[in-house]
Amino acid sequence: MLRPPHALLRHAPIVALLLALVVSSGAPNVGAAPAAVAAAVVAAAASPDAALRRALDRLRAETPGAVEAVVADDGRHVATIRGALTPPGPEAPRVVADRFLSRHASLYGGRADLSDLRLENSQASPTGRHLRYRQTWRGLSVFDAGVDVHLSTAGAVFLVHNRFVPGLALDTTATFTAVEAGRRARDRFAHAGRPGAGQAGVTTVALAELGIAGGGDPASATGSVAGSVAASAPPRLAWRIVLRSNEPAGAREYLIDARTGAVVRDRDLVVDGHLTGSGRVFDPNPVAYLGDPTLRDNNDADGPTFAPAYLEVALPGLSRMYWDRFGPVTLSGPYVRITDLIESPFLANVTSPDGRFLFTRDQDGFEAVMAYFHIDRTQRYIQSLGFTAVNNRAIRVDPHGLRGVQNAHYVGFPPGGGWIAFGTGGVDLAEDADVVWHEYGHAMQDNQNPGAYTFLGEIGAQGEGFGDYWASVNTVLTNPALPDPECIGEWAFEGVCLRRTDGAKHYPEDIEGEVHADGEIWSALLRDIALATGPDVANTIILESHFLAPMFPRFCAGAAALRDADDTLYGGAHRDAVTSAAAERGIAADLAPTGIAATPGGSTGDLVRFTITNRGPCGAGAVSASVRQVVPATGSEVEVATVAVDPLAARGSVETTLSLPGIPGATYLYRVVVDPAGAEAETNESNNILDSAEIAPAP
Ligand SMILES: [Ca+2]
Ligand SMILES: [Ca+2]
Ligand SMILES: [Ca+2]
Ligand SMILES: [Ca+2]
Ligand SMILES: [Zn+2]
Repeated sequence: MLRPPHALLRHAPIVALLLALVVSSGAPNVGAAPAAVAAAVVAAAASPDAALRRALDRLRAETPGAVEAVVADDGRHVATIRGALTPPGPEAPRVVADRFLSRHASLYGGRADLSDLRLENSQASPTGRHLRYRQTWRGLSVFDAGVDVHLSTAGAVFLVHNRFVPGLALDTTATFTAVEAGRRARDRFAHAGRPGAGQAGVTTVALAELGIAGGGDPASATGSVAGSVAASAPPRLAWRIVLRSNEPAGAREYLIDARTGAVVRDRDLVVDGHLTGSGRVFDPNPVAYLGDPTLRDNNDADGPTFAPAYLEVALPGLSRMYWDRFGPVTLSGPYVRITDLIESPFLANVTSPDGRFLFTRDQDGFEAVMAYFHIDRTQRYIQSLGFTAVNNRAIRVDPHGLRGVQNAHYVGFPPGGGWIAFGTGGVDLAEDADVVWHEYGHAMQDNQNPGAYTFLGEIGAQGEGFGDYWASVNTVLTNPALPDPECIGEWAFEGVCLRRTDGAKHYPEDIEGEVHADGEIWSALLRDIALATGPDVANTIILESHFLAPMFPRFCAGAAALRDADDTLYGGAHRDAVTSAAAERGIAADLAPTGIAATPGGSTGDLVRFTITNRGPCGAGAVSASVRQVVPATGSEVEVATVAVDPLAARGSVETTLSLPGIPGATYLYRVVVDPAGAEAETNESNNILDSAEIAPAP
């Protein structure tokens, strides 16, 4: 498949060399001291230098199969070698590994007598035995440096990772003591900006070890997940300090330069058991990102026009295939489990040896990365709002399903715990984050209120509307500078907005009886709340409302749940924003006085009779009505009674009769004003006042 040139350039720092089987005639260069090549400065680690070539030739000559070598940045050593590196055999893994390391010490930069390595760890797994050697120098540990040797169950070395720091030469006299280094680390810890840091908690030094910090920071190498031999930072004598804290519970490791006191590196030792990889994605999609509605699918072809829309992003939470400890990295994490085996077509699941998932849109892995990234990120956002139980699970997602048709869906089975699949007709639907967010919206609602939103009519329309809203608000949150976040699916449908979240649809006259079309009423309502309160508050209210809604909520019940959520979370601080947004869409009550009749009784009392009707589609809350005497000649308007109106169901009405003293000698009328304080947002606020006929003075 075609890949653009930029995609290849990004891999330039690490070049995998598949070495052909050529028998070397050169003499083995066993005694090559590191000093002999130390002067060579290699800027780009594109190819191995002569000594490394000889060492690789020697290895090749001994092995029956192909050897794949990833050359370290310095060009003088390997970062990784894989292949049939030794023949299978019955010997103990340690013996085989030691012999291999001794014989091929120049590959990784160590000594043939292994005096600079110490076996640190040995673990068994289904693939075999995994030995980790720690590099030492003059009796000191070289932190995080060394060599990993992996042997198959048949006893053959098949994989070696190298993090050896070659050519060490430094003064091992510490001028900073362990106590001083611990103080430095504590000071740094107190200002780490962590929640609760610097409060009353106890921080103790759990470990203080003098050693050597070699190479650069593995996390800072661009695009790289696994550390490699980095030549950027010079090795230095350092204290490794581990601090433990109990408020909040935590542990943090510091490498402190033992001669200058500088903090060389610090790292949080609290991990979630998963690793962070990297992936290439659209965010949200190329049409929106490039502002180019002319982009076309061209049968899933990549091309240079897409190049600027590709973003390289972190993929947190990835795990390894076997018990999350061994094997290749998979797109499986705490919140998403990508598997192409749920729906047809059944494609192979993508894996990565090092956590890098850098695909282009013409490759099937691209949709898998899109689904993983956008779902993982939005779930982390949900949690940042304080929700720990809104679809907080590893949802199964099939990036290529629906037998290939141009659609996507969430399948709510089992209720609350279903899966998502994306079709591939036209543009692969998972190439558009709008579609990913939309489907995840269904999954969120179903997880919060199992089965409640899975129905036709206004019930399903709240699902579709929320999904569209979730897509547009995520666009706003993640790409605030992009225009037109209200356009949904502009890439999935090649430059056309599938739907919009800022339409003028009004309930009930614009109801079409189709959940997606009717969902535009709901999405616009939710967007109006977000415009009034800001997206985080709106999202908090909206997500909370899903818990509070009844089974099979219609629009009015959904609006009531929004109001209840604001009442519960914020004491009703956003009631006006919430109820006005609903009322503007026609989803509210409409109180109106009707049938007013005033029978004059003079000083013995007028009889005033009127009805208050709820003409709206939704029930009204309790309000009051003000009854006033108005003298048109003077403009005088005096309240003479107030009437409490209990909650009125939709289409309900309540009749009131009052006996009120009249105004002898004047021409006046009675005026009823429903909800004078504006407590109830209504679909029609202009029909709340009704006047009686004028009462003339008795002759
Ligand atoms: Ca599939
Ligand atoms: Ca594709
Ligand atoms: Ca969009
Ligand atoms: Ca009204
Ligand atoms: Zn939908």
